Formats: sequence, C-alpha cells, structure tokens
Amino acid sequence: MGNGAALPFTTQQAKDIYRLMVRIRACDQRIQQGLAAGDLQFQYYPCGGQEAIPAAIAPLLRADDYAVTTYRGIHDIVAKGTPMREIIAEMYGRITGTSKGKGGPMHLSDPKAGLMVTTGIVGAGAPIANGLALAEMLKGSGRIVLCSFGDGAANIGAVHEALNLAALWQLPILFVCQNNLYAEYTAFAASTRVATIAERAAAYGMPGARANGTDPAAVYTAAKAAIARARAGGGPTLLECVAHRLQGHAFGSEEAHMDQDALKAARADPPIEKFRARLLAQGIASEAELAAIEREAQAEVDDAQAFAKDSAAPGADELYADVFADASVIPDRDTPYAPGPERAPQAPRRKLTFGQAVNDALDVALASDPATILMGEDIVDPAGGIVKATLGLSTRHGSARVRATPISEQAIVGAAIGAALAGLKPIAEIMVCDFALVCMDQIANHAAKLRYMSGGRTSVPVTLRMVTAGNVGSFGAQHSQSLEAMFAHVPGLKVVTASTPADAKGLLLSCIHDPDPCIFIEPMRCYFTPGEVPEGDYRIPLGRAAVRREGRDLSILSYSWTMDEALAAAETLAGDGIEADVIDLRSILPLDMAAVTASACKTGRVLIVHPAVEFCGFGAELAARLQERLFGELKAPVARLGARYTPIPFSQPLEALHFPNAAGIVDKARHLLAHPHAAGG
Ligand SMILES: Cc1ncc(C[n+]2csc(CCOP(=O)(O)OP(=O)(O)O)c2C)c(N)n1
Repeated sequence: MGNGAALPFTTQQAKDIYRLMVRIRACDQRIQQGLAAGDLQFQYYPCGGQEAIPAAIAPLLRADDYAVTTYRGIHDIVAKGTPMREIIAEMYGRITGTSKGKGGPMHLSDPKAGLMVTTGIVGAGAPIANGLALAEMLKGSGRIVLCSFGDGAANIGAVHEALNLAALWQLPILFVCQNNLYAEYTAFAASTRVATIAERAAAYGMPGARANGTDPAAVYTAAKAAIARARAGGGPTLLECVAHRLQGHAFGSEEAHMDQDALKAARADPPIEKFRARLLAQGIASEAELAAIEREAQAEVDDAQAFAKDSAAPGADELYADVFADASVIPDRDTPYAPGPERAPQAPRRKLTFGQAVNDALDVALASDPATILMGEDIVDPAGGIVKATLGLSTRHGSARVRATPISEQAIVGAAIGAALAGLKPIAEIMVCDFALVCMDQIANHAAKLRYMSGGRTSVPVTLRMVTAGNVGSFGAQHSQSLEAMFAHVPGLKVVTASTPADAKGLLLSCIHDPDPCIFIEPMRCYFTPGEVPEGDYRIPLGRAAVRREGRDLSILSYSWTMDEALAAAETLAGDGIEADVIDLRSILPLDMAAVTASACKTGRVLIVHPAVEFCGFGAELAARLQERLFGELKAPVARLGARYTPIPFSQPLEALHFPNAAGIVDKARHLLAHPHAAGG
C-alpha cells in the first residue's frame, strides 16, 4: 500500500504504533550488541522484520488480555507492556529480571502485563493459550488471548490439536502465525505444501486471514475484526502475518539458506522505515516528533541496560525457590518435609469401590469449589469415562465445567495448564498412563517448569489423573505401564498413587487443592475393590506414607496395586513367623522419607516392591537413599522387586512372569532374612 493510503487508526494510535516498533527494535538491537560485545551469552532469536505485527495489534488489546509467545518473542513481549528494565535484566540473568534470572531469554513471563508464557518449545504455547481463554470465557471476563507462533510451528501436532479445540470450544483467541518465511534453516515452501497457513483455518472451522506483516495498517485491520469477534463470543481466528525475516535464524547464524535476492529486497525496505516514511508523507508526525520517539527509545534501553548491570545475580537461596510452592518438598533438601494433618478423617464413612471413591472426590471438588473444572476424553454422561470415574458429574455440574474433549492429549493438558495459570483448578483425565507420553512436553516442559521459569510469577495447580491397567490382563504393552519414575524424574511434578478407596479419595482431593502440578495414577487393578471411605471433603496430606501392617523382621515398601501383593506376601510370611512392616508410600513426591527410614531402622531389612520395571525404577532411587543414610545399620543390602525388563506381554502367563507377585515377594523376603551379613550378626 502506498504512502498516501489512509490509515485505519487515529493519529495518536499511529504514533503509538511507531513508538512501539522503535522500542522493539531498540531492545532487539541492544541485546544483539550485548551478545556481540560478549557481555551477554545465549542463543538469541532476533525479531528484525516482524516489529509491526505485535505493535499494530497492541492498541486493540486490553491491558489485562493475555499473551503467549515463543523464543523469538522479544517484539511480542515489549508490545505487551513488560517493563524494559525487567526484560533486559532477565537477559543478564539478574534477580530483577522478569523471572529472577531463572527463565532467561526464551522463558519470560510477566502476568502483570498479561504475558503468561514464553516457550522455547516450538508450537507448545497454543494448547496453553486455549486454557487461558477457556478460564476467561468461563469467568465471563471479556479477556482475550493473543497467541503467537511461527510458520514452522504451524506444522507441529500441538498447534493442530489446539486450533481444533479452540474452534470446537469457540474460545476467545487470536492465533497469530508470524510467517517469516523460514523455520530455522528451512524455507516455508520446503516444509509446507499449502501456499498459506491462513487457508488451514477453514479445516479447523474458524475464520482465517492473511495480512502483510510489515504493514501496521494491514495487521491492525485484520486483527481488529478478529479481536472484536473473539470478544463478542464469536470464537478464535487464525491470522497469518507475513513478514520476511531480516537476518539468519539466530544471532550470528549463517544466512546462506535464505533467498539472497528476497533478503536484499526486504532489507532495503524494512517495516520501521516504511512506516516512518508514511507517517511523514501523510503529515501524521513531524521529523522532530519521530526523532524524539527514537531518542526516547534509545534512552529507555540505555537505562534498562544500566539497571540490569547494576542488579545482583540471584542468590543461592533462589536455586530451590519456585520449584514448588513449598521448597521443603524437594527431595534433595535436608529440611524434612512435614505434611499437614488429614482433613475430616472422622466424617461418617460409606462403602465405595476405588473407582466410586475417585468419582466422589471429583464430585466433592466440583460442588465445593467453583474454580474446579474437569476435562478429558469421553468423560461426560452417558459414558462417564472408560472406567466410569466421572459418571454423573457432567449431569450434576454441567458440561461447561465437566468438558468432553477430542482425542488430543496435548490440547487437553495444555488447556488444563492454561486454565490453572488463569486461577482455576483444572483436573484433566489422561485416559491411560501410557498416553501421557503423547503429551509429555506439556507435562514435563510446561506444567512442571512454568513456576520455576517464571521465577514464581505463575503457577500450575493442575491435577492429571490417569489409569494404569497393569496386571489386569489383556491390555498389553501400551495400556499398562507404570511411569511414576519418569514423572518423578522431572523437577516440579508431584507424583501420587493410591491403593485403597479411602486413599483414592483423600489423596485426589489433596492433589486438586495442591498449589503444584500433581500426577495422580489410578491402578485399574484396584478399581473395583470396595472399602470404607469418609464422606465430604476428606483429604490425606501428600507426603505421608501409611503403615498397613506392623512387623519387626523386614520392611516391605510399596505402592499402587503391588500393595495387595505385598500384604498377601506378609500374610504368608507371618505363617512362618516372619513379621513384615508393610508401608504404602502413597506419594513418590513428596516422599515420606521419615516413615521409610523409621521402618528401615526398626527392621534392618528393606524390600522395595513396585509395579514399574525394576531397572531405573523408583526402587533404585529409594534403595540408594536408604543405603546412603543407613549403610551401617542395615542387616542386608536393600532389595528390590519390580517388573521384568520387557514390554508388558499380552499373554496372561507371560504377563504373570513380567509383574511382581506375592510369591516373588515371599521369596525375596526369605533371601533377605537369610543374608549372611545378618546371619553372621
Ligand atoms: C519442538 C521443537 N522442535 C525443534 C526446536 C528447534 N527449533 C527452534 S526454532 C525452530 C524453528 C521454528 O520455526 P518457526 O516456527 O517458523 O518460528 P521462527 O523461528 O521462524 O520464529 C526450531 C526447529 C524446538 N525449539 N522445539
């Protein structure tokens, strides 16, 4: 569009947009200068050429609207209103940075400005944006979400899942695909068969639009319609803004993969200079005004850089801060974790199966706390979930709060994360534990880390429920795994599993109200076992093991469905006069090391039993810890009995060989008691 074409915004807005573009470039260039000087050290993804996109959208946003962006997001971050000082201080890894220096250039968050997530994982922000939008839609706040990602990200599964779900739920989001024509070293046409990203919108069932991303007027006009639609309840839009990348992928990286003629042409006509000329040509601003804006931007980054350099690095106390809400949960701290008391243990009891107890916990949470929502595949009535755990809940609490989802695990977990960031207490059902691997990025890179990466500015109080069908026969290798060790290996996740109906209810309610992300594993083997369960809002604190049987001769430490095997084995051993202390860990993290140690000290012999594969299983961690602490006091080396190192076989005789059982536990226990060290004294 020529310099004379009328602009769609007011004179003031035009100047504000120019100011933003200039501030963005000043920030972007100051960071690159810092890198060139060796003052800063990191991989940086410049935004040169894309400044107009967020700058032109900014006047259409409310201050409290949310933004989700990516590693190449400095322009989005400045435009959303994050203070320049905090941005630059984060680049320097200082305590005054957006994330106290713990996030870094790819992970800035500033909830005060509505900037909720910056992710270094391509496309991973889109599912989370859905959750933010869902929360605000349910609250009726009128807030919308601006979610930015690249053209390369448009090809990743998380984005496809998110766009489908956003359209299905008519969420108030503007998805902006910033098409800079390259994804790292690959040209757009080499990875994408369709000519535009915008045309994909139709396939998701949402409006799509394409704008020249170097022209603020074009971006503004397209975004204005989309944002108005989102605010009016008309759902999401996919807006593709095309703006040639003006440099290589990262600071200092080569440009040989780029079309040199196109690059030269784009560099000869950069968006800021183009807009500047237009403002002058139309008499919207004078040369003196624009020069003043440019000087102010330089002064702002000068000030921010000086502020950053004067700021301290985070102190050693920051290392463990913000992993969880309460650092004493962290297993490598010396501070013993002291869980609180049970809640309402004296309430009247009634007999429920494990599955009914899960249902009861969800019902209580939904009835008592309007912030609680549920989502998952097939969870609404009449199905009520594949194991009926959610039967009746959508009927009682409505399909707005008990939400059926497509088969999109990344979108489900991302939506739960986003809703949690926005203050809700979402519970997501991952039908089967093995399927968590499909959305492990959302779980391990986002739910687990967002509190830390934001320096404690955001938190993810989400509960992810999942069934494991281990040792029920017939489910085979992809529906029966026990992945607790994998989850526990990721700092930031709490990992809980129950073996009785009362625990299922009490632990699940604690997870739901916990300030951190909780993985709640429900063994199908226990699902139909009845037990007495307290009514109402009964809660068992996370991190307190239960002593199921007392004995002096050895300790059997277990959890999940292998508790049944452990108890059966203890019964058999008692027939031989061997009394076992049997402990149900209940949560892997927080870990009740005090209970474990007390039992081990009492008996001097420890056998750890778990349903997961023994090799690299949680038993290895527990055994190492016990041996480090109690080497001289133990009468025998700590023994383990987990599943064999094979995928879970289908054939029942083979499955029986794979999993630990009571006979195997008895055998191991007898070996422990016969250990020569003990026999010798
Ligand atoms: C899931 C994932 N895969 C690969 C990468 C490595 N990577 C970083 S940036 C990038 C290119 C992304 O291109 P695009 O989405 O077009 O965004 P742009 O960098 O152009 O802004 C890749 C592949 C990553 N960070 N995350």
